[in-house]
Amino acid sequence: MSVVLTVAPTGPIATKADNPTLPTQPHEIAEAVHDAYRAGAAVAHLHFRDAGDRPTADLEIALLTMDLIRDRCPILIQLSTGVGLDVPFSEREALVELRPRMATLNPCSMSFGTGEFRNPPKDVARLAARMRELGVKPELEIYDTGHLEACLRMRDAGLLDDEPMQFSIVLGVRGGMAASPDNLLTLVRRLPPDCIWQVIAIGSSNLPLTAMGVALGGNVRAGLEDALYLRKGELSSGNQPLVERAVRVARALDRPIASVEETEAILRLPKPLSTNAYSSP
Ligand code: KMH
Ligand code: ZN
Repeated sequence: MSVVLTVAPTGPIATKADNPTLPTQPHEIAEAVHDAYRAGAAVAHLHFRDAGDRPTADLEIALLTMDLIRDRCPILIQLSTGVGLDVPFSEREALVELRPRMATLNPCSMSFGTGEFRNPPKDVARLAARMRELGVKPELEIYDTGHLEACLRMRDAGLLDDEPMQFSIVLGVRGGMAASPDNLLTLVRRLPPDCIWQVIAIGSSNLPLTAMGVALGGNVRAGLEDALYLRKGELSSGNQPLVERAVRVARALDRPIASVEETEAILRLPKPLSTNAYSSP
């Protein structure tokens, strides 16, 4: 089965001080995404920054970046609704009104490094329902076994479709499960049948756990959101080396890389809605 490759060029935490090649402004993000598309990425997971490089859910910045990407390539856009730890949920959830093909849904609140990632149950349920209305497929980010149970409860309550559910097993965030093979296997064993999943391994375990995920039949995510270094002591000189490494891992394990069209079929993405209230002319 082909492997879906997602590029995550810019996360919520790292800055250009951590890695000067981190793309933060719309043109920089669009260029990084286009390069990743040419290397095989079918999905772009996006966070945005304001002019001061702080995480933002500003709809103008989001729309400009999405337009710049669409001008360059047909990669499938997945907006982060996690955005950044200090951005209010009401601003984060408004991003789905831009009707990306996918968006993250973080099911639970948690400690996140030295901060707090606030995802109150009522807000999460409202966002899940809105995504369903708009035909925006959720990418369910689970950082612990209880987060998986929360998603399954939302499915049972009719807030999430199981056609198929799409999970990201996030390992290595301080406050979530540690990045260990054992924890990955625990989560994979508990996933519902026929779901789609990928590993998001943060930091130094990124490579071995990504390889393990591919070997177990999962999809792949690569980029500076998850790993700033290629290996100990060697900063990645951009997103591209990480994306190319993920491609090599998949190929070495005889998993072809899915095209955009194949990815739409694998994820059974709802058809895009042609217009939205924020469309640029
Ligand atoms: N960097 C991830 C571990 C989201 O995109 O919705 C957390 C995150 C969530 O950024
Ligand atoms: Zn993210």
